[in-house]
Amino acid sequence: MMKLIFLVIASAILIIINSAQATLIYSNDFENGVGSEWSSSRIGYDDDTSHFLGNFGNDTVTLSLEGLPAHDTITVNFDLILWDSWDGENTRWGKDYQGLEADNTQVYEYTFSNFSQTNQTNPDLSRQLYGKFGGTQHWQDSLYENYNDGFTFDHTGSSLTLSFYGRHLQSLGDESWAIDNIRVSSSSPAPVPEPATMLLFGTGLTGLAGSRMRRKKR
Ligand SMILES: [Ca+2]
Ligand SMILES: [Ca+2]
Ligand SMILES: [Ca+2]
Repeated sequence: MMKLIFLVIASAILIIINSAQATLIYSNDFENGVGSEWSSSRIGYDDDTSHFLGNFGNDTVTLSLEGLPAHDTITVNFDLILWDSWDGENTRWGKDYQGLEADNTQVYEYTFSNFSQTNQTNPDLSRQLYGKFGGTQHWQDSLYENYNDGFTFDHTGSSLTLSFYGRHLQSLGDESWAIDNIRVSSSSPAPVPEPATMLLFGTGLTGLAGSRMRRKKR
């Protein structure tokens, strides 16, 4: 009987753990155009990066999602492409900012540099491509695949608006940005059973075991 109780409790815990998995609610690699969920239909192409959404300068481009499943966190993963002469913290030609808001709340905003790995607040220095692979051929460009390993934030509503933006940038030919391979996932942490529920659950099974034992004795 103790084995049975253990199995029942172990199964219940496993079910709780499984229910905590993330759900992919949106993805787009922009190889087949862009839908009305985006505020911009501007698609660019480069041999080294494939099709991407952009490029943008001091613009805000929004992704609007409706009918989300029940959740309490959202994770956004995407590639970030920075074309040309991003000046980071340089106050003569910048500072050059790129960021993301979710429902008008800031998720991140950093300065970025295509000249220096230090003169910027960008914390992710693991760019997968660096060189004159697009944009204006005069300047170096950067591709960050799965930038910053994504961003996770608290969110519960059934709709979500993500706003990618650039600000304080020079002209589009001088510095611009694009995104690709975006994935939006939602997840709910495992529901933690309250101690009282666990106690009742335990006494219920113990009671069952007790009545079985009493029946056997008769
Ligand atoms: Ca693409
Ligand atoms: Ca510049
Ligand atoms: Ca600049």
